[in-house]
Amino acid sequence: SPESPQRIALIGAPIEVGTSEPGALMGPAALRTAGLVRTLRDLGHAVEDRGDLAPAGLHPGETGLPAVAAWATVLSEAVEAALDAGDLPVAAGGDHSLSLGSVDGAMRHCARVGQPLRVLWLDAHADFNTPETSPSGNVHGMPLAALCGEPGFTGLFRQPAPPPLDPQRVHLFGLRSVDAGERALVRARRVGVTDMRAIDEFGVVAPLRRVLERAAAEGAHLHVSLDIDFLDPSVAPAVGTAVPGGATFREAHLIMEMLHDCALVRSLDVVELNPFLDERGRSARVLVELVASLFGRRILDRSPTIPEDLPTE
Ligand code: B3U
Ligand code: MN
Ligand code: MN
Repeated sequence: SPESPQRIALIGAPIEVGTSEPGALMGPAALRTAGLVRTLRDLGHAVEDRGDLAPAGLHPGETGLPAVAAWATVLSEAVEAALDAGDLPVAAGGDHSLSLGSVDGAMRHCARVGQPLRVLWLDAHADFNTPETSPSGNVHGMPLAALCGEPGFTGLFRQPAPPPLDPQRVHLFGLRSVDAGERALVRARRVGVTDMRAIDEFGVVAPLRRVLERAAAEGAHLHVSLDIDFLDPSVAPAVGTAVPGGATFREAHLIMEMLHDCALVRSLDVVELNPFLDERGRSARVLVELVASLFGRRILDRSPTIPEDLPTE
C-alpha cells in the first residue's frame, strides 16, 4: 500500500475534434480495458470512475471551435469540481485539446485557493501553435498557446476566465518536433524546455529535479500532461503523429517515480492514445504501467540504494 492513499477521480474525455487522425476517442475505453482503475485500486487508492464526459447538445461529428469550446467547458468544470472536493483528477483522453479544459479547471481551482500552478508537459511537440502559426490547423497542437493567452482563441473558455497561464510556469519535457512559428513563440514567451538533446546529454534526472525543486520551493500544484508521443513510438506505437527519438520505457518510468516521490502532482492528463493504431493493446498497457509508477508502484517497498556489499575491484 502507498505511503499516502489518494482519492482519484477518473474523468474520461473521448475527444478527437482536435486531431485529423481518427481513433483517439477510443482512448478512455482502452485505458479502462488495460486495467487503469484496478491498477490504481491495487496500489491502495480510492478511485472513482466518473465515466466519460459528453458535452450537452454537441452533435457527434461536429468539428471546429464550437466543439472544442464545448469540451473545454465540461472538462474545466469537472476538473475544477474534483479539485475543490479534494480529489486528484485524472483526465483520460482523447486528443491533447482536452488540456484546454483540464488546465483551465486547475487554474480556476488554484486561483481560488491561492496556490501557484505549474504545468509539466511531457510531449514530443510544444503544442504552442496559434491558428496563425499552425501548419495543420489541428487544435491538439495549440492548447498551450491558448492557455497562455495568445491571440486567436476567443470564445474557447468559459467566462469569466482567470488570468492566462504564465508561459514561464510551463515546462516542456521531451520536445523534438517544433514548427517554425511556434518555435519563435516558445522562445519569445520563455517557456521552460528540456528537449531530447538535453535529455541525451544530461539524462532525465537532473533537468526534472530542477523543475520539481522550483515547484516544491513555492508549494505549487503541479499539473502533469502526459502525451503518449513523449515516448518513443517503438515503446508506444498507438500514436497518430509518431516522432522517432522519444523517451525510453526506463526514462519514462524514472520520471513517473520521481513525480510520485515529489508528492506535488495534483492533476494529470493522459492523452493522444489512439487504440486504432495500437498493437494488441501494448501502448494502453504501457500507459497504465506509467500511471501506476506515478501513483506509487515501486520495485521494492523502499527507496533505491547502492548495495553496501557491491564487490569492489
Ligand atoms: N505541431 C504539429 C504537429 C502536432 C502537434 N501535436 C501533435 N501533432 N500531436 C501541429 O499540427 O501543430
Ligand atoms: Mn501534445
Ligand atoms: Mn505530441
